[in-house]
Amino acid sequence: MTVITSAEVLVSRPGRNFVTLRITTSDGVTGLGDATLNGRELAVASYLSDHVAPLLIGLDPHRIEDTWQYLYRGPYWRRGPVTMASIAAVDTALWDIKGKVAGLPVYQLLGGASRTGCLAYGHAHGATPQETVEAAHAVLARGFRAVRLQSGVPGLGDIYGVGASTLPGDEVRWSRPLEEQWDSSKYLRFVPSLFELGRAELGEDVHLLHDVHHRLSPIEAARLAVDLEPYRLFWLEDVTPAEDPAVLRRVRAASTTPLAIGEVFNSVFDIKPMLEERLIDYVRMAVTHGGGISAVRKILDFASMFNARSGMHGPEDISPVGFAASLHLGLAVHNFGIQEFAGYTDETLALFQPGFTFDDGYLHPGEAPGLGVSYDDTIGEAHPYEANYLPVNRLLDGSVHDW
Ligand code: GCO
Ligand code: MG
Repeated sequence: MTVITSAEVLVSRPGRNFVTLRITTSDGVTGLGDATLNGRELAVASYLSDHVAPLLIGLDPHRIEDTWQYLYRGPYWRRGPVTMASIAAVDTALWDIKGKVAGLPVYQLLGGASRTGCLAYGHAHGATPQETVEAAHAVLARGFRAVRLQSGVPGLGDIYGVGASTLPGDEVRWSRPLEEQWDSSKYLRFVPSLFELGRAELGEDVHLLHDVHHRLSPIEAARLAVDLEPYRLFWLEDVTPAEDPAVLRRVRAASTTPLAIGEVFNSVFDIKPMLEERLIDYVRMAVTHGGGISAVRKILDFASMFNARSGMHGPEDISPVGFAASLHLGLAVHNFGIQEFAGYTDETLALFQPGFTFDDGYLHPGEAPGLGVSYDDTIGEAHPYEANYLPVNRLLDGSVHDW
């Protein structure tokens, strides 16, 4: 019988930190999984190497579902971002192996393609609405049909989506988190003008998106959703902190602006009440943080019963391995909606050599067996881990707010 002979945890920083799991079988087949948890990378690396890797040795690599259940139910302590990113990495690596053994891309094992490609959205950001719209023109010129607009807000410095902290491939590092300032009333007054300009300059056909990044109270979120209605957003993301589904009722009742949530969720139980109450339109959970291909497949099937579609998280801090896994899943499920595509630096692409393509606004995972991603050990070793925090937010009175 074929068994798992090794499970290596590879931590590398080609411009930013990535945690990759590589599983090898007794037949010499390897599979990759992504376990990157931005700003908490070593916690997952330890969970995997100290507590999971020893359990995998000797297991049948083809028993993906059984291994998932063993790692989820087995340790008694369930859920949480560290545990679920670790399980996701194992699950993804085993799907990669199964695809390679079958000689098929993973999407074929998931039922085959439901579409010719996955609609992608790109990022445009600037210090002012004018700069953001200019950046959006450049994004659209690269073929995108959908673009997320984030702009600086007068009176606030670097904020989420526009500061140096979120530029792809940035080399900025901190031994403590950078502190940003936030003021919801300044933001609420300002954001409609960004979309007024964006819609006027970019036209009616383009899909426009915006990420609030968990900062508003329920009543503020409802007001923003109403104020943005004239600009017909594809979605408004993470309008409130994600812990309490009940707050979304207020937003939902007030407006027809579509809502997306879930990039920080790690279990079906996080999103279940929002789906059952029809409070959201798009599920942001991605393979890397949602427990793997097996788990997110089930979540999306469940979402389909409530007319919700996928809108998987695709920032620079999900590695090309996790991103490829999301693409295979997105190509296969019927209720795919859109895929975020923040893009990767050349160093990251050199490390992983992903086979996915982007053409005319659509992503495709490629036809290579498995996930279609590799890992270059020499490049990986040349870029060792360095500590790097996400920023934190303080209100103008100095109190800590959601980032
Ligand atoms: C997004 C996200 C990211 C996160 C980042 C945190 O919509 O892409 O909000 O920008 O902030 O992934 O690690
Ligand atoms: Mg987001």
